[in-house]
Amino acid sequence: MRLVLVGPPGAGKGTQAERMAERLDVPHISTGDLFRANLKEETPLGIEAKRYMDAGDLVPDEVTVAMVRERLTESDAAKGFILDGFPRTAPQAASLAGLLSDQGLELDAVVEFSVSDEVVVQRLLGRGRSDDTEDVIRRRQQVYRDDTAPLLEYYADRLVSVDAVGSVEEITDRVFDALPTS
Ligand code: B4P
Repeated sequence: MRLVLVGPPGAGKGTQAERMAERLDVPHISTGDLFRANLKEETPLGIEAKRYMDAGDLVPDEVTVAMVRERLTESDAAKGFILDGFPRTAPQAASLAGLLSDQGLELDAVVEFSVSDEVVVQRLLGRGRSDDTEDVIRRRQQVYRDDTAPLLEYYADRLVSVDAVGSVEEITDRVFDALPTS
């Protein structure tokens, strides 16, 4: 399975991606986690990404696409993947389409997690990551509406929408009920 997870910040993409990856036996590839791992190691990529993440802005497309391209060439991605938080812009989506079509592949589904702004603010304030302050969360929500939400139309032919309010287990069940081959 080749899946993309889309949803506003705090929708639970990372939480669900982990559970889905285990069940489907494919790698969970999270751009947010890759940036945070680079930051922890203090790589130039991590140091550059931090500026954007702390402001609630997206890391530039060239940097993000190069990182994902490299990750997708690792051998474990040959059996499928769950892309969590990528693509988030039209140019990222175009790069992914090119990468896949070069290999004669395509996405099986794009899963949208839908949840209101107020619910995610409460979830994220409870988590306490450095980009989880109220101002930064509001900025990330705006960026989602402007840059990422338009992708839902681009992916309309393979979009699966899931209500992301409920227990973690309930939401996983909804995802698997909605996926095309499950
Ligand atoms: P991400 O790391 O992708 O973070 P996110 O969208 O905020 O979180 P997610 O939806 O995964 O929520 P989670 O499961 O963690 O992005 C962070 C930053 O990285 C971006 O702002 C950007 O700067 C940069 N970035 C990432 N990808 C990029 C890209 N492609 N291009 C450019 N820049 C990029 O859950 C959130 C909280 O809710 C957790 O505390 C969790 O425990 C809780 N939760 C989850 N499910 C719940 C449920 N059902 N009920 C109650 N709480 C729940």
